[in-house]
Amino acid sequence: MWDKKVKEIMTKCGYVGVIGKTNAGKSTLVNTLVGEKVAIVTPKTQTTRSNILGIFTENDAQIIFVDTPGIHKSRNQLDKAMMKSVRGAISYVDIILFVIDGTRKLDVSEMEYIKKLSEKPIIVGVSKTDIAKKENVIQILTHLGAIDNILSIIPFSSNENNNIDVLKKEIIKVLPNRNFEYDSDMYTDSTVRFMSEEIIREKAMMALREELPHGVKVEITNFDETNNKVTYIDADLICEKDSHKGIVLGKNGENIKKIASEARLDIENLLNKKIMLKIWVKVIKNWRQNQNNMV
Ligand SMILES: Nc1nc2c(ncn2[C@@H]2O[C@H](COP(=O)(O)OP(=O)(O)O)[C@@H](O)[C@H]2O)c(=O)[nH]1
Ligand SMILES: [Mg+2]
Repeated sequence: MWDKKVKEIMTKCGYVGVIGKTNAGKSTLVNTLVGEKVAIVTPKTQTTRSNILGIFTENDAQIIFVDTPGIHKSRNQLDKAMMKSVRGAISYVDIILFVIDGTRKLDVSEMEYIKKLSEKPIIVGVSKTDIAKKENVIQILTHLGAIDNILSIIPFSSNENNNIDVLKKEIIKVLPNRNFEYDSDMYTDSTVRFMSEEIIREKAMMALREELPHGVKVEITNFDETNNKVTYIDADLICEKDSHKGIVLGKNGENIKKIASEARLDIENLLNKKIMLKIWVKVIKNWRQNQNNMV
């Protein structure tokens, strides 16, 4: 009994909502903080579509990061579902880590947003200091200095691992005293099936960068692990228009071959096992407008 009580007091654990504009560098930061790729990253906006947990445990502290889709205007049902994820995360997290893109001018709406989040402890990270202009970062810091509900403001670079430890320390300082929610060797609660879908979506977005708009989604239809040596995976890559199907396939199937071979390597790394991956390209007209298609 006594031992258990002491342990309860000794450990710290809490949820940290990673909030900010889309493309600010939230997912890259969560991956860097956690030390594993829990969320996919592309140069396109709105890569992250739902809240994803990244768990970091060290000694007596466990931080559960909630990577969110990012703040943006809602245009269709997918956007609305994404913004709902952001609001949902804000409501249950213990701390907010607000990420601001250090390469861009600070937006008035970002400042307003931060002011409105006043019920929770807020730490602000200014991202991409490896490529951001110093004057721009300083200007952001000056503007943010005028907001009094911010605990600390930390410029950082995920790519160069700069100030990541400082960010962690600041978070740990304000974590509530609580038992761990997850085993200390877990780094996400996502299933390998979901992570595999995300990997395929990332490879598709990267391969088709300029050509394809945001409307692709991936659904794994078969994930057969019964064989010890090989896992068999079938996935549907769904796009919105017939014309997109041709783009996804590419000349002589070049694009889809590239997507599949890159995804296969990453999924093999994830599972530590050989996989056989088949991707089928399908069209569901305007799937983003249809609520029934929302996950
Ligand atoms: N140079 C540089 N680029 C970064 C850094 N962090 C993120 N990026 C890039 O910014 C883009 C958006 O990143 P992402 O993490 O997906 O942003 P999110 O939408 O906020 O999750 C990607 O092209 C990343 O490679 C960084 O520390 N340095
Ligand atoms: Mg993201």
